[in-house]
Amino acid sequence: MYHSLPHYLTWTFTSRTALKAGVSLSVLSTGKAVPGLVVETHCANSDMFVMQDMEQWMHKIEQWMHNIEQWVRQQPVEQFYAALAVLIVTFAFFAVLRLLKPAKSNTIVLAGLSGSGKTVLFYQLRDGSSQQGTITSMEPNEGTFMLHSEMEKKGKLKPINLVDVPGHSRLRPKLDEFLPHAAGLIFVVDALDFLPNCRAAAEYLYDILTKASIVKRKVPILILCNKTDKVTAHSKEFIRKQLEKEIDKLRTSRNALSTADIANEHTLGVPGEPFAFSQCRNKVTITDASGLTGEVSQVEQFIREQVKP
Ligand SMILES: Nc1nc2c(ncn2[C@@H]2O[C@H](COP(=O)(O)OP(=O)(O)O)[C@@H](O)[C@H]2O)c(=O)[nH]1
Ligand SMILES: [Mg+2]
Repeated sequence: MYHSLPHYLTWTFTSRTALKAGVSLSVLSTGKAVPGLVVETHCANSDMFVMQDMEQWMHKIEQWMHNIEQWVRQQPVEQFYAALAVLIVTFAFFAVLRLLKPAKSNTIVLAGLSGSGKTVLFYQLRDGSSQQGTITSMEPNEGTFMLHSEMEKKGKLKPINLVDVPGHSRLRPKLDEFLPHAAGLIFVVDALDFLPNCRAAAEYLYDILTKASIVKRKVPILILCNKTDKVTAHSKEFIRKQLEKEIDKLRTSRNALSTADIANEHTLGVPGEPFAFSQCRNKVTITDASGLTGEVSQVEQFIREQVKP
């Protein structure tokens, strides 16, 4: 059916036609019907209004584009080269900055006295089994691998660089090679044979806690009370208290040393207060585990907190 165009439809129809034909809208916006124009009116009225809106917008956009084009044509070419150069330099600056930013370390250091169970723990974390009868290592045991427990996990996980530093006092300076880029340190304590070794363990831990490479970078430390598969093993709370007590004593005696000897060290705890691990600038946590039987979930959790995927 064909009808004469109703008043409000005329505008829509004519404006669309005008857009195509390049006729100025101002002529048509009078709202007067163009004589003799007919149109199919089977469209719903709401559709017509939407079209009307869209066409208004299209027209506006076209005008903006045209204005921009005009403006661009008026600008000298040099200005564009200058703008392009600024863009490229900015992009290059951020790219270099990104390259120079040191990658987050994935090194976790295992430290502790000889016999505390570091090597067994190393293999437990890597292979999911302890290598029985390990010979006393004289060199740090180092490896980059995915934690055994994460082998099945899908998605991208970052491999861990685990270093097992022998606890023998002559080999301890080796620790300084790894600490500057350690993401975390696990201090293994023998919870079974703890009391006879308490003083020695506290001394070693004191040395670590006062190292500039630990304090300045706030390297998180996990004190691992190992061998808790045995019923006679001491509790982690007992071990924490004993170590704090021993470190408190060491603090007094070591502070009496000449300042030259402790030039590279940082003082520990709060003066006038008994020492507690909570006073350390870096985070010190304590947990129990058994490297031999594979109860190492807390250790794995600590590692993953420091080495994010
Ligand atoms: N019961 C028990 N024994 C352990 C555990 N971890 C290590 N050991 C034993 O402790 C001894 C020393 O272990 P090792 O890993 O060589 O200690 P490292 O000197 O710190 O490397 C070995 O005889 C291990 O079998 C544990 O979780 N439970
Ligand atoms: Mg070992």
